[in-house]
Amino acid sequence: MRIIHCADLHLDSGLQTHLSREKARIRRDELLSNFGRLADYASENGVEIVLIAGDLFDRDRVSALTGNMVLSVIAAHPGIRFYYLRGNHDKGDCLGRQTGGQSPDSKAGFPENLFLFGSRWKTYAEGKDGRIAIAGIELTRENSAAAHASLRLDPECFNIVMMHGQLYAGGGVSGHPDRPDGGLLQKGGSVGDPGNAGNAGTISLRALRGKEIDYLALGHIHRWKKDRLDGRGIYCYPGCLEGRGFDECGEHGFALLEIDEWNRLRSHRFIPFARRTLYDLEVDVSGCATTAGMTEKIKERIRREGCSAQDMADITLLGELDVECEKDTGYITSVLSGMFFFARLRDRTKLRIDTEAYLHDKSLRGEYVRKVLGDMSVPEEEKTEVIRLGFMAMDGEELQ
Ligand SMILES: [Mn+2]
Repeated sequence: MRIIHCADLHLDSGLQTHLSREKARIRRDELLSNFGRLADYASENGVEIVLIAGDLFDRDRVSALTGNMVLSVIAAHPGIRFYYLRGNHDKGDCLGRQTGGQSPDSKAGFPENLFLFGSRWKTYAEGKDGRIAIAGIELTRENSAAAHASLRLDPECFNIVMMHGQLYAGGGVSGHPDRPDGGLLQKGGSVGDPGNAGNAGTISLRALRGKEIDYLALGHIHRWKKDRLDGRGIYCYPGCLEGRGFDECGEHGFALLEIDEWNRLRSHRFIPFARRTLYDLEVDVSGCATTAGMTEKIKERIRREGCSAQDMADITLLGELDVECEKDTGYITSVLSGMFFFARLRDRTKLRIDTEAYLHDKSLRGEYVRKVLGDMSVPEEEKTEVIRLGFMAMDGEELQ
C-alpha cells in the first residue's frame, strides 16, 4: 500500500513579504492548486492514503475559495482516503465553516473519504486485513503530556502515529513549552512557524520510544527531517510542500511510503514536489573591477546551483572591491529579474582603500585621506570606513 505523508501546506498564506501584489497572487494560487496536484499525483501513482500532518491552512479562517477547493479535491478523489490532523495554525473549524452553510456542498457535509482527529487519541483501521492502524491526536499545550502517556498501540499492527508540534529534547514532556530555555530543537531556521510556535504542542521522542510506533508522521518543522525513533520505528517531518519565503529555501515535497503485503515498511522516500525553489546565495565578488565581471560571477554561481527561470533567488554580494571599481547594482538587479520569477539583490561588499597610494596624491582624494589619517578625533579602526564614505560622497553615490 502506498501512502503520502505531507504537512504544512499553509494554504491562504499572506505571502506579501517581498513579492509584488500580482506575483503574491500567482503564488497563492499555485500553493492552493498544489493540493489538487498532490491528489492527482496520488491517483496516478496508486497511492491509497494521504496523511496531512497539520497546518493544511495558514489560519483558522479560510477563504471560501480555499475551503471549497480542498473539499472538492477530496470529493473528486473517492479512491483516496485523506487523514487530516489540524496543527497550530489551523486549529479552528476551517472546513466546518465551509460546510456550515457557505459552501454549495454544505448539505453533503464532509466527503466520506475525509477522516479527522481531535484532542484525544483517535485510531482508524486501514489495509486489507485492518492491520494498519492510523492514530492521531491534535496537540495543545494542555494535552501534550497526557497525549504521550495515554498512547496505546497494538504491537501486532503496523502503527502510524500522526502529531503536529515542536520536538522537545528533554526527557518528559515540558509543561512549559514556551520557556526560552525549554530545550526545543531549533536548528538553523528549521522551525516551522516562529510566529505561532508558542501555540504548538511539544513532542518528546523519548516519551514515544518503545510504544510500538512504526511510523511517526509529524508536521510543523518546514524542512525535511527523517530519523530513527527507536528499534522499531522511524519519524519524519516532510517539511512544507512549497517554500514561501527565503527562510524556506531548498527542495520541498512530501514523503512517499510503501507498505508491503506483510505490513512492513518497504520504502520511505522524499518526493520533490514544489513548483518553484527558493535560493539564498552569497556570491563573493572580491577582485572584480566592473559590473560585467560581477554579473558573470553571479551567473556562474546560478548555473552551478542549477536554478531555473521558475525559481526565486535572494542574492547577496560579498567581498572587498577596489575603491576605483565600477559597480552598478541597478543593472545587476535587472539582469537577475530576467533570470528568475523573483530576485532580490543585496550588496554587502566593502571597498578596499589603499591609503598609502593616496598619501602623496595631489588630488582632492589625496587631501581628504591625509586629513582623515591625521585627525586624532577619528578612532584608528574607523578611518578606512570614513575614507570610504567620503569617496562615495565625492562620487555622488548614495551612502550605505
Ligand atoms: Mn505548525
